[in-house]
Amino acid sequence: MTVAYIGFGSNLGDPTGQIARAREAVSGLPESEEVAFSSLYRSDPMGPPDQPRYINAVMALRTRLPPFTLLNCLQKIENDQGRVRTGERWGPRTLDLDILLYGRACIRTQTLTIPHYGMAQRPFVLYPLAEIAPETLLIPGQGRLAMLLRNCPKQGVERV
Ligand code: A4P
Ligand code: MG
Repeated sequence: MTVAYIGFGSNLGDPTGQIARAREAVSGLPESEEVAFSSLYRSDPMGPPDQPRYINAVMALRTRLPPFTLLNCLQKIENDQGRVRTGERWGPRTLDLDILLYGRACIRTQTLTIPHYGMAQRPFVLYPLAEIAPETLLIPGQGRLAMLLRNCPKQGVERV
């Protein structure tokens, strides 16, 4: 079993309900069990400012699913919950599920990058992660969580 950390994000429709339903779906994946789920956090959008504020959370999932299988499962959950891909970079979405970490894996392919490419600089990822992961957690290629937090101002990210 590997512990993967999954980032949840939503800013369209009913973000809180969306994230609750996605949590059920992810923790129900085969060969997987939820270990922990953070509080919900609200923040201003990164990217185009003319979109609603986001709700974010992070889950620790113990799983036997290989990383690419996990990615496919998460994308199916996004689609099932009405995700429409407009192609606008960082545009609004009903549900975004990102694989932040997969154990100590480093993966760089067209379809999957782990650790998730922006996580080390994003307070709406690091602060919920810190709630459920040890400060000594190693983000491969970036350093330990405690250090990343010290270098990442909270920028208005608030626990809901
Ligand atoms: N992909 C590669 N690596 C991964 C990974 N580790 N996990 C690929 C998940 N997917 C991964 O994703 C595009 C492609 O990334 C996928 O097909 C997959 O093969 P997407 O979900 O379709 O597109 P996206 O999420 O719009 O793109 P992107 O660039 O990943 O956006 P981000 O970085 O996820 O940012 N502001 C706040 N406050 N909170 C947010 O959560 N989120 C975004 C989206 C913008 N602003 C935000 C927030
Ligand atoms: Mg995404």
